[in-house]
Amino acid sequence: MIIDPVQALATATFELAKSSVAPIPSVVPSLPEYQTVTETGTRTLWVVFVLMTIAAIVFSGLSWNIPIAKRLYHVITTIIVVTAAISYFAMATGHGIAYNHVVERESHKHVPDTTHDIYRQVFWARYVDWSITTPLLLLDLCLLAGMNGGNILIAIVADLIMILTGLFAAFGSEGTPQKWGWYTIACIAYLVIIWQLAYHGRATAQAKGGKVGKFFAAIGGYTLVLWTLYPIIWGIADGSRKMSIDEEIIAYAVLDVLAKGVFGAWLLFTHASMPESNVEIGGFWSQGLSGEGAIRVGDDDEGA
Ligand code: RET
Repeated sequence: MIIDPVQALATATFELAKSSVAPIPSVVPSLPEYQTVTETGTRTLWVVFVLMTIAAIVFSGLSWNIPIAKRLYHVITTIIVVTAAISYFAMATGHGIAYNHVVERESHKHVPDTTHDIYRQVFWARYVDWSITTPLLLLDLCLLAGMNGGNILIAIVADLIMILTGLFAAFGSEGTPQKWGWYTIACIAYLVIIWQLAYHGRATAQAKGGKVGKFFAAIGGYTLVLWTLYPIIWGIADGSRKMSIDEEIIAYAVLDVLAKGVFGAWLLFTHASMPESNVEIGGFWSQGLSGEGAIRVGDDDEGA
């Protein structure tokens, strides 16, 4: 038999390679992943901008025929929807958004850990909106309940702490206690708010009379359910990135319309037909320090 030396060498090399080299595991480097808004998300942001603008026009229009002394809820609630409209305009046009860079570590059986870079958009305009609107929403509820100034202050400061630490959590890094540490602090602040309203608020609302007590329990309960959904959405979206940016936008859009628009309409219409809900904290809110509002006597024939 004639042996082809080239063929023999190739076969020998192959056999050697087979016996001495274990299969080489392949490590495919992963490309960075960008989690961003798409057309659907942007359209949703525009829709909410329009809804909040309509609510602002309706709420300020409703105050037109209301005596100055009874307009405080209208003023607060209109500021809430105006702020939301501005924040939605910002987000719809691409402002108030930044990327948070997280590095996910992936472990493998035979090779060292690899890392995966994720850049996810954080809509920080939301937190600016919330830091203005949630204290005002709480103020609406605290005034309705007739809570004292000290308890109102605690609720509002706890609320600001909740929103700002929530913002830190959104930009926090994983793999250290930073992100979930901030989240925990925000949740504790949220519990302080619930305590102030569900305990002190409910007691003073009940003391104000049956109608206010019942209304406060209803609108307070509604608020509690909606507000509790925010940290849950946050945990699924920004927290563990199981939700896309568009889904996150849609979820917050629904909540925002319910927590600001529907809440505001419910409060203002009920207030109009419930004199017991009037705010009686001195003449300042109706007449100002100089008593300038008192000139408009005909404005308020009930003298409330
Ligand atoms: C964050 C994340 C950190 C933990 C907690 C949160 C709570 C947010 C809430 C937001 C409410 C917003 C409202 C907006 C109105 O339109 C910051 C999401 C507890 C309760 C009512």
